[in-house]
Order: sequence, then C-alpha cells, then structure tokens
Amino acid sequence: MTDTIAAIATAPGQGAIAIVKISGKDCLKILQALTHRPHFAPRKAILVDCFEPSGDLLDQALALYFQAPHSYTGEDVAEIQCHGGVLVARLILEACLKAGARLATSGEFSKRAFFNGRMDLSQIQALQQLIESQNASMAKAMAKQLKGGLKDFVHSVRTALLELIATAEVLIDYAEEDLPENLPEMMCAKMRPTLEKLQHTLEVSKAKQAQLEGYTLSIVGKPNVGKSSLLNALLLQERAIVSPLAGTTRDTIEEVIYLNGSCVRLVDTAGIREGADVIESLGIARSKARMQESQIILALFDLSHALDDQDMHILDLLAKQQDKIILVVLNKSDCVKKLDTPALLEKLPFIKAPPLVLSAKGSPCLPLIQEALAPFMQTDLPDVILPALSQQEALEATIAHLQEATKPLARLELELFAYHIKDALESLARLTSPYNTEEMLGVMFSKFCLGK
Ligand SMILES: Nc1nc2c(ncn2[C@@H]2O[C@H](COP(=O)(O)OP(=O)(O)O)[C@@H](O)[C@H]2O)c(=O)[nH]1
Ligand SMILES: [Mg+2]
Repeated sequence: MTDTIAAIATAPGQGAIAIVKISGKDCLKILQALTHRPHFAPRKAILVDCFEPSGDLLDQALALYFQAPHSYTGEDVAEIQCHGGVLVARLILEACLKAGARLATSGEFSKRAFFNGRMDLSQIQALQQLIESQNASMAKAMAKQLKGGLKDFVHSVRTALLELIATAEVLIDYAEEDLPENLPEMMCAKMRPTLEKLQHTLEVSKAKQAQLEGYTLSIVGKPNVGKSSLLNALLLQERAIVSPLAGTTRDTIEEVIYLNGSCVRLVDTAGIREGADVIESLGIARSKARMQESQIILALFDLSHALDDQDMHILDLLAKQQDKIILVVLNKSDCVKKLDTPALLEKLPFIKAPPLVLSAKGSPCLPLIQEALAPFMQTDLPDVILPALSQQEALEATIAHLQEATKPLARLELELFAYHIKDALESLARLTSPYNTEEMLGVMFSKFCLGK
C-alpha cells in the first residue's frame, strides 16, 4: 500500500460528470502535475484546468483534496470531477498514471480504507450491498449498517458473551459443592436472550434475501390470454408483439420496472400449451424455468373463454409453485364473460390474494397490479440484516457454538462451556474484523467495482 492508485469511480457512459479518484502519498504531487496548480487546501472544491503532460488542455474540472488521515481510505485522496462521456475521464486518468499513479484494482480504495481502520468488514459489506440493492428498504437498512449498525449489534452480542465467560471463570474457582444448584439453568437463562437475538437475525436475513436482489415476476398463462398485452401495459410501451395468433411470443421477454419500492424484473413468457412446434416448445420450456425462478407469478386467464384443458395444465403447474406470491389475473374484462370464475378459483384454494379483474388492452394496469401486490411485497426490515452468505455462515457458526456450550453445563464443566463461548466469539468476529486469510479478503474486494 505504498504506491498511489487512481481509477475512474463513475460508471462509463454519457453521464454529465465523471469522477477520477486518486489515493496515496503522491496524491498532491499528481494533482499538481495535472493542474499546474501549486496549492490545494483540503476539503475545498477548487475549479481547475486539467492538462496532459504535453501541456494540452483536457478539461475544466472540480478538484477536491482530502488530507490523510481524514479521507475515505485514510491516505491522501483527491477527486477530480470532470465532464462526463466516455473520453474525458479516461484522458485525465491516463494523465494521472503518467504522473506516477498506478491503476487501482477492483475495490482497492475500500481495501485501503479497511486496512487503515476507516471501516470494518461489516461496513465494507454494507457498502457493497448498498450499491447492489434493488430495493429501497434494503438500501436504507444497508445505509444504517454502513454507519455502524452491524458493528454495534456485534458489539452488544460480544459484550453479552464476554459476561458469560467472566461469570464462568469466577465460578471455575469454586469447589464443586459450592456451585449454585441451578447453575446450568442460570447460565442458560443468561445466554438465552443473546441466542434468540442471533437466531432471529439469521431468520430475517434469509427471508429477506430476495429484497437485496429484487424480484422476478413472470406472467404465465396459455396462449392468447393477453400476457404480452399485460407486459406492454405495465411497461407503458409496446415492447412485446401482441397478436390474435396463438404462439406469437416464443422467447421470454424481460424488462425491469420499479414497483412498490423494489426493482421488479418482468418476464413475459411463451404461452404454455401442448403440441407446439419445436421452437415454440423450447420457448415453453424456458417459460416454465423462468416461472420456477420467480418470486411472483401473475397467472393469467381469459374471461371471454370457458376454462379448457390448456388452462387446467396451467392450474397443475401453479399447484407446484405454492411457495410463491401468486396473483390470479382475469383478463379481457371488456368482453362477454364465458369463464366460470368460482369454478376456477375453487381449483386454486392455495392462493390467498383475491383475483384481479382487468383489461390489459383497455385499462391502466400498473396501479391495479401494484396495489394487489403491495401486501406481499411489504418491506419492513429490522436495523440489522445480513444479506451476504458469508455473514449468514458466520452467524450460523456462532449459534452452533452457543448451542454446543449448553451441553457441558449440564455436567457442570465450566471450562468446556467457556471454551465453546470463546469459539462463538471467534465466529462472531468474522462479521467485523479481518478474516484470517488474505485470500478471503481478496475474493470480497474483487466483487467491488473499479474506483470503489
Ligand atoms: N378484448 C380484449 N382483447 C385483449 C385483451 N388483452 C389482450 N387482448 C387480445 O388478445 C390477443 C392476444 O393477446 P396477447 O397479448 O398477444 O396474448 P399472449 O399470447 O398471452 O401474449 C390479442 O389480439 C390482443 O389484442 C383485453 O383486455 N381485451
Ligand atoms: Mg405473447
């Protein structure tokens, strides 16, 4: 970490501004070479001209200088906010490299922040999840953890476990006959709130996993019920081809919309039916696979037709997807009704939500779907949530060690009890402090984008 690193921190593309970041001891020197300006007051936005080493002017930009240790990485840091687009930031970065910086690797700024004690592992992870978050509540929860919410949680559990060890160690010095009779119960009772807290956090974290990743919603039904029409209505654009010919949609069509505070990937699928040709059959297989991967299914039926074998086949498929959020949508409400709705619903006793009656062709569908799904997409999140698998594993290990600790208690083996609690403490520490191997840190930071 002795060299100075630089990278473009913003996404490539036609944005209005782009940011080049520099960190390391030569930061000021590079800034001076780039701008021909001798002095930079820390934490002040300064309008600068940026030059190539040849002397050619590259851009007019805003430069910000942060003096170590008061910076993101804990080192000298500079940010150059230049004009966006694909080229300007690249040229400025190249000028920085020519002036002595080295191109940063993915996540290297955050890695330096970590090694310089600016952030612990829980905060680094929260930061990554904040960037990845597809859901407003998850993003808010991660922002709290970035500020240290998870660190505080770990600290409170740690304090409780240390107290347990302290109690055990005092009692170890007692002769066996002097130990309180109810010792196992007493210690278990002392441990219980912590154990319950950890178990609850683990449960919630697993259950809310999908919220970090956003939802996938697939629109399924037999051909011609109006799936593509509904997709178009939800996207407010003619994205999919709509036609009265059965089998028009042969591939899955996917677009992301923002619904009830979440990014939702909408999937329009090929109508599911028997006896389709080879290409359509491939599309149907894909539809079924996407349906299985979805968290939400809109099951479409056509009000203008009586229930037939193809609908029955859809009903069979739905019966195998009972763990999902399924909404029955009765389409073509503008037509003469031939569908026996009560008979249909009778076959779907596992669906809790009332069916939604609409016309994909005629009426605005987005508010209706949004409202119908709102109760199932509720996003109350606790302050502490651990979306990363490695975090959940650390929590699981902590819980397992605590459970293991109760066994020697029954035999009044306090040393062994304390030993297991120490193991629990070690597992818990994986949430906030360095992993013991460089390799694991490497894996973690490599997931970061360049410039973070
Ligand atoms: N009357 C009426 N026709 C509809 C409605 N929704 C779709 N259609 C028509 O039904 C046919 C099939 O629609 P499409 O969206 O391609 O169905 P898909 O095969 O399920 O994707 C087209 O002719 C649509 O115009 C609706 O709400 N009312
Ligand atoms: Mg279609």
